[in-house]
Amino acid sequence: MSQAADLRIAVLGVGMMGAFHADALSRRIRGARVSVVSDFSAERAAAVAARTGARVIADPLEAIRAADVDAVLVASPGAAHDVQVNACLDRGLPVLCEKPLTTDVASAYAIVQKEHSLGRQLVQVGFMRRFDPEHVALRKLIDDGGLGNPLLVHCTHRNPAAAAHVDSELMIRDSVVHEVDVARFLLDEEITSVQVVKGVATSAAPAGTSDPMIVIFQTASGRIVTDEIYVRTGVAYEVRTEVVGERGSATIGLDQNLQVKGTDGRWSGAITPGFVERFGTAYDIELQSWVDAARNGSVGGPGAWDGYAAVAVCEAGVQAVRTGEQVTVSMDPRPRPEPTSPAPPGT
Ligand code: ISE
Repeated sequence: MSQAADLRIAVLGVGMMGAFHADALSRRIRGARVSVVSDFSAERAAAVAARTGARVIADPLEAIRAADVDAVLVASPGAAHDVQVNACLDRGLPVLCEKPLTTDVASAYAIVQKEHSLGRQLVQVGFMRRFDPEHVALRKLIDDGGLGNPLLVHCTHRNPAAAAHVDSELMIRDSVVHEVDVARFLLDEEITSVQVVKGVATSAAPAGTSDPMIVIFQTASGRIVTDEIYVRTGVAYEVRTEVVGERGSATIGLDQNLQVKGTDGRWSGAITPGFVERFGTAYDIELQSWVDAARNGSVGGPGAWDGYAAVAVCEAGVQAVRTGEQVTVSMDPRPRPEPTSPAPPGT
């Protein structure tokens, strides 16, 4: 691809996230355009294609093989990711895959191995928090030694509402997966065990679902990460992270939006309603980074290994939900050396 040409992207799955990304690609992201849209709902695909100037190809695998596709954004349901990401690897196409990379540990590791055998990085996983300016600042503070040795991470993850099918296990795989990646990102080490403590559930939770839960992770060096996951607060969207170190602590996600002080002697503000509003900027930075890297033949964010690690930790988390035990994370070795990125085309 010539450096002047836009990266032509197939967006697979245009539910809420896919449609949001397609709109971003067509309006806000430089160097890319949506060429193909694919979704099991023909109506939804047509609507997104019409407003982004793309064409519709109903079959996602046919979309991946289309001649006018240079890169693929996978925002389809998790169960479809394995086949779709593998098809991208088969064609040597850069792919940005929303989490989870796949829905089971073996298939996620198979993708790590397959990419490694190709000798170049093609897979980026959509852990957008790594691009959120507050998360980036916190990571830099830690890296610069501003907190001394980081000892503890405390996370809070609250959603206002969740569908009835979101049970305790899905809360781990779909929501806690973000804290898994954040902990790995901030502490730069693997998570080795997971424990889940269940308490009294909100009356808004379906029978048998423990909402909220406290998840406790331990890392390879022995650090502790706690995560409160509560997806039916009825309030708004709250994602906070505090890192406690030997020389101080730092908190992000305080949601300091417009605060109003009134003549009635009270103050008030608005809590961010949902994750698209809270992480809208992060999603766009993530997309731009992916597009820029893809145009240069590399990836611009968390890769297949990060996606695999998250699947492996969540699998242990689900076992911890089921057994009440502290469950050791089982991970296969990381293939070395790391796949390298080829030189940019034309150099
Ligand atoms: C959702 O899928 C997300 O990825 C959001 O970031 C998260 O906050 C939410 O809990 C998930 O359901």
